[in-house]
Amino acid sequence: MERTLILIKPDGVKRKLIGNVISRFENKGLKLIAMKLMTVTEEQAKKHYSVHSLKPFFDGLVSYLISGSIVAMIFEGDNAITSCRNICGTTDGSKASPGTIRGDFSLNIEENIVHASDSDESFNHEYPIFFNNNEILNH
Ligand code: 3AN
Repeated sequence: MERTLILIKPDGVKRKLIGNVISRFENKGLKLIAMKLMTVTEEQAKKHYSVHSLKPFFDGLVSYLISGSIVAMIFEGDNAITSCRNICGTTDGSKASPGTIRGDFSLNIEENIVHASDSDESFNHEYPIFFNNNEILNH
């Protein structure tokens, strides 16, 4: 059983898309095992995006993630990482397919509503930034 970290980023929260986004993962059959409405510190955001630290868009990425509240979640299910990334759609909302979260709600690459882990390795790097192990439910 695979796990993945999903973030509803500040634009998703501001646009009141929390329920809509969660429904899509639940409808697919994924199980929500941790969830938090929170703000992110600069340190947490830099750690989360550390793989992009040398990219020209790194500073913008960090300031965007700390610009408002987010929802952090862990979903569990068969092939959860691939399933969730398919539900999110490709990175650039203007190119993402209709029916995906980004395809339906985003028109650009910076503000694209959601983050989803892209590998097991990424999940293991990302989830401890947002959750303690005792906040992940075995239900
Ligand atoms: P994804 O979120 O689809 O896994 P990544 O990991 O390539 O995409 O990029 C992480 C985040 O960085 C994206 N969600 C997006 O917000 C931002 N990003 C990626 N590429 C660019 C770019 N060329 N210009 C601005 N922001 C970008």
